[in-house]
Amino acid sequence: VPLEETSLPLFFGWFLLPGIQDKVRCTSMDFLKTLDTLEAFKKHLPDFTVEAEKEVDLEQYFQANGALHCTTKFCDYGKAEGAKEYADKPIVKELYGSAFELSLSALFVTPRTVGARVSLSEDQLTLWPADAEKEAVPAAATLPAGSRAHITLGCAEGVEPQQTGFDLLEILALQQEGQEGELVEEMELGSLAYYGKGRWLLSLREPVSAQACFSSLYG
Ligand code: ACK
Repeated sequence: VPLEETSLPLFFGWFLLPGIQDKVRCTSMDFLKTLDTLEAFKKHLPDFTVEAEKEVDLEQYFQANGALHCTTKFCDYGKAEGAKEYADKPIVKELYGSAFELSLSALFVTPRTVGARVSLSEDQLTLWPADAEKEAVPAAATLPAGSRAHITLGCAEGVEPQQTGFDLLEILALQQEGQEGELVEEMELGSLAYYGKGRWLLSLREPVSAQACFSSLYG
């Protein structure tokens, strides 16, 4: 492999600082612990898992993977479309290594992934690739830039982490079509809504502010 190709990272993104990683993981654990005990969750369990189980332990169901981050551009060491163009952007070079405050506005759970929605500020959107939503799912093409921004908190067995962004976009596309989701419960953390097919969204009452560094991972 030529050196120019290996000099690009696996991906660029915001990496949460260690202290806030622990806090976000704890919040996510608390949510999962509560969710799988709710009557509403049990009622919709057949939508969640095809297995004929009566209960599911969500903390066991999802596997956490690596440092918490919000991907901006997946580069695949230069093999992904637009990777070099992104890495060469002046704003990417300028802000590389800078600190940011990410705002985590919601948590979501599907049969495939658990994640946090990241609501990007205008400054943060300058680092967001223009085609991130379009290339993901066709239904997301008309969603605002930054809609895909998320932190993967866990994946079900055999599920790739990029699925988390697709799952978020699916829920946001439903909202855009006017489906508000079925309001299920006011929880301590916020209001919980159900979007069918095992998709749950908790809109946080107080967004979690997370310190993060814009950087890249070579992996
Ligand atoms: O959870 P994520 O955002 O989903 O973080 C990981 C990271 O890159 C390293 O695998 C994300 N990722 C993987 N493949 C893609 C892709 N094709 N498009 C966008 N993000 C991707 C994955």
